[in-house]
Amino acid sequence: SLIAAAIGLAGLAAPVGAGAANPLFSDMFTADPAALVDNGRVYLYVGRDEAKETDKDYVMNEWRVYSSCDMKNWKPHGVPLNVKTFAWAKKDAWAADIVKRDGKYYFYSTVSHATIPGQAIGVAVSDSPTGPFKDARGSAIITNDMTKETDIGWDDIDPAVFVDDDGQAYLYWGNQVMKYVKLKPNMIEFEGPIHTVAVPHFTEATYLHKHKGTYYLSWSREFPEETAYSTGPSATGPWTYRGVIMKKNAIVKTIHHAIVDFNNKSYIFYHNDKLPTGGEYRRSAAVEELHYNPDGTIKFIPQTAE
Ligand code: FUB
Repeated sequence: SLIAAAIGLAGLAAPVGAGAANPLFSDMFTADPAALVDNGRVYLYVGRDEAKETDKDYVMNEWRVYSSCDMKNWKPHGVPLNVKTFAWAKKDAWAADIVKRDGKYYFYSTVSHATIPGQAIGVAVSDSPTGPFKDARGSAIITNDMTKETDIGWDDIDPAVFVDDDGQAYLYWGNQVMKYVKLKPNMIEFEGPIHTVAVPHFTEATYLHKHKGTYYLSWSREFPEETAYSTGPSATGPWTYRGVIMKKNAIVKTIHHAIVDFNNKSYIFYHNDKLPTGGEYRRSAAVEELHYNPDGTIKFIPQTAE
């Protein structure tokens, strides 16, 4: 369409997203934001939604990374990795998360496994936040075992990685059932068993962050999705449910978020339908400032157009 052509042309103009209006990027459809603060910049990783308007499913083959030093001007850094980075994967560059440890950047991401049914989680590593990333294991770190009759193909998706102040790393993930496992310092192997976490109305998109000594576990609840959270005294709880911080979008049923502190402010990244011709499989990343109350709870966050 003409509008799609206009979006394509807009992609030639730089800088992308100058002025920080939502949606953040107008040169392509972007979803499932993952954020990293490193050396004075925010890096934002998104899956590229390539579905046509008539498509009835996600078409996602690569991740993109952008960075900013002011949350207004975003610099595109291209494709840090794609589905082919994982030789054992076949498609679905779905939601991801990233962490820095010992000077290396570890990117955990959902993909469809080529030989095991359903989605799996891979881990890629790079010396730079903008890549290139390579497969850190040569195999999936999490696969869908499909052992139970209730197993769906997409119950092992949406990784969230967190390294605590004591150096212990945790990987959270799941759809319908939230799970977590401790990771060894090498970041590519389990340290101990897989645990499940009971949170109300869990759908997917787990996120874990720490702010002023409190641990915040957040997730997408119900479907269409809204963002909810609990707080706790450690990375493994016990969790106290605190409520919904962002309401569902009228068009797009998913909302996948990431939360960071940057330059003395806090932000939540998410996605919605706001780029022209956008929709369920043509999403666009957005950001809002996030405010904590004096008691550590998070104020409700309206979605804004700018
Ligand atoms: O983008 C594909 C999937 O949709 C993600 O993995 C989920 O979080 C949802 O946003």
